[in-house]
Amino acid sequence: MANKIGVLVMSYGTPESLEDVEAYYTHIRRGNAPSAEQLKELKGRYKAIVGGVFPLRENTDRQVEALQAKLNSGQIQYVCYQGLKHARPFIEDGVEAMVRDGITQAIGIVLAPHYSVMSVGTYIKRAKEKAEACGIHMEFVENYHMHPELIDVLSRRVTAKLDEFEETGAVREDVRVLFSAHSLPERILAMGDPYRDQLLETSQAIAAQAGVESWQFTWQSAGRTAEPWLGPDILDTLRELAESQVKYVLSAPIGFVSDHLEVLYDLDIEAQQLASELDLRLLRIDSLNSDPAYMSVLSDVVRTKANQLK
Ligand code: FEC
Repeated sequence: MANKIGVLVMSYGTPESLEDVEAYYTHIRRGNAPSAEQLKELKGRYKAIVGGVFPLRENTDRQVEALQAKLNSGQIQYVCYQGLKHARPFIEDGVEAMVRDGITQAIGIVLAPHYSVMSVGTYIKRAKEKAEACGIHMEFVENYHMHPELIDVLSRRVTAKLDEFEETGAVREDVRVLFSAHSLPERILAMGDPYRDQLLETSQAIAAQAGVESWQFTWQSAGRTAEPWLGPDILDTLRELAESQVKYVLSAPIGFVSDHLEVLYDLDIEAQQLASELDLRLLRIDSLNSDPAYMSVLSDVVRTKANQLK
């Protein structure tokens, strides 16, 4: 193993400004520009979120910085590089930066714990192609959805919010815990993709550790395309829960690790608004962001992968 290992830390990416949203959206749509109406709608969602217009950029910066510090508490020198899927620095830019620094061996990891060929798989494909073209030997962490420290920190997040429900008069057992993740086109199931099963495994493990019996899994943030996406969507699930007399709901978006649009808008604004119309009390677990426990999970899986480098 080389004594300096590059780590390509990959994340979704977010625009840098409202003017940048069109180029970002076009990139997500594989080069097809959105209509004026679609663009206005997406800009509207960014304008509505709290905590800054594009919090994902700062959150990713902090995560990469914290991971770098955590990794370098050992003997091997690790150098972290950012590689974003839909914004600068792109995945390919991150690999080029490694080349400039003389890196010959590297690990690639995505800031998303569950594997789908349509999510993590596409990050890995791009990084692998670029690394091969540049002569870098890169190995990849494909998932870490059952890492004990991840299950532990998420269980603690769930327990903390159940305590909050209790403090305000709810009976703990009456709270329905709703685990969720980004939906994907339904066709992934026919492809034998592990995404859904991995998400259910994580949900089950957290529920068991937190002693939660009343839970279910639901999807969120489905794309605006014509083909069917995995459901039920969280908004429909909330309507069903209200109909079956559930009053308290705890949202646990376990497929995401940062505060960003899909959490701050889709859950904190859109789902919250519906919950209040349905007279449901909805709380959400705090995102991991750069929590030291999450950094510990990432550094552990990166080090384990690095040990496999020759
Ligand atoms: O805060 C931000 O600026 C970025 C928030 C953001 C995250 C995110 C994560 C995932 N996505 C995944 C799949 C898809 C597929 C399509 C798609 C479309 C969008 C659009 C926006 C967007 N996504 Fe995203 N996603 C985020 C934002 N996503 C904006 C475009 C408008 C819309 O549909 O809402 C459909 C692409 C297509 O048209 O073909 C598929 C998956 C994740 C979670 C894993 C990961 O982080 O990579 C899967 C954060």
